[in-house]
Amino acid sequence: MLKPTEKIWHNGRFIPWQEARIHVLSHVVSYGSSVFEGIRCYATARGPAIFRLRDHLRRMLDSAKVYRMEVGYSLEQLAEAAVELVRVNRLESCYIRPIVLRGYGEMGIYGCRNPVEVFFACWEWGRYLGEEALARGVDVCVSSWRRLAPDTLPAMAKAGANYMNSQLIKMEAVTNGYDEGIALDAAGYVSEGSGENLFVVRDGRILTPPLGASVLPGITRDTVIRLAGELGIPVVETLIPREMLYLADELFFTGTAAEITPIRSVDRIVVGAGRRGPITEALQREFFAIVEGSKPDRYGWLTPVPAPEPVQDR
Ligand code: PPE
Repeated sequence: MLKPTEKIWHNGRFIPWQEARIHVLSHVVSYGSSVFEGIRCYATARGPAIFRLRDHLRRMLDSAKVYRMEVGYSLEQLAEAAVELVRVNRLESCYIRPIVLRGYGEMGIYGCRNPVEVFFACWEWGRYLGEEALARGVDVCVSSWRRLAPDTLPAMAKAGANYMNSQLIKMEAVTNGYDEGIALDAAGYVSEGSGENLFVVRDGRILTPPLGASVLPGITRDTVIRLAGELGIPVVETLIPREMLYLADELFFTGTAAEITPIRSVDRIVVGAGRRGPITEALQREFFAIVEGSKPDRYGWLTPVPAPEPVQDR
């Protein structure tokens, strides 16, 4: 169960968690008209630090642009909202969920005359695919559902409606006893997980599907591409046939929630040695060293959160 925190940011001010409500006839409820983000804030020795905050907010503004939604706040204003949110809730680490949605007003599909509402919430969120997943890996299947065809729902936008497709993928996987599902794109090439990008390791090289394969342009995906480059491991964005999943030496998911999660089997076929591989482990080590602040933040990826005001005695 979700554990409430104290405050949620709504259109420029903080309101109590319980008061962050919308009307059931808000446009978003019937028509799925929201765009959102998921951002992690990590505990470091110097206090909480938000990982790649501005990159996430840029993607949210991009998503809103695709859907002609006027957010009404600049990237810097949104960044300040996120930092303040973590500060007022007095959290060391958390997951931040900004949501932009079309609110209550008219009914009908059009939506452009409905007010755009902006919310930022946060809560403590542990390991996405289970406590053991990061070390031992997860068991996945290839879904019978395809990812969004490029001329249907835009995959570069992180829109609420996309997640109906993700739910079909995830529900099918869980129903059949898997931890997660991988979807193919409309052409039949490997795309991504229900909420994660995907990487294949074979013969010391890393492959990942290109943006044209209906994947979300993941921030963690970009992070891993850069870290692999530094480690001297070649990365290629290329179309990947399904059977490459079975033939991989290593396979892993990336995502804000999933971080870097190894995959140990696909369709009950063992991947590589059936456990976390050395390249996956090396990338995890680099990733956690940066986000947790034990290595220098050489890319400027961390936004520090100032200490909260001391609690006043009354
Ligand atoms: N693909 C999809 C479809 C996706 O939802 C995510 C994030 C990614 C790739 C990875 O993107 P990034 O987080 O920028 O590296 N999925 C979010 C969903 C979490 C949820 O269940 O809610 C996330 O990881 O925050």
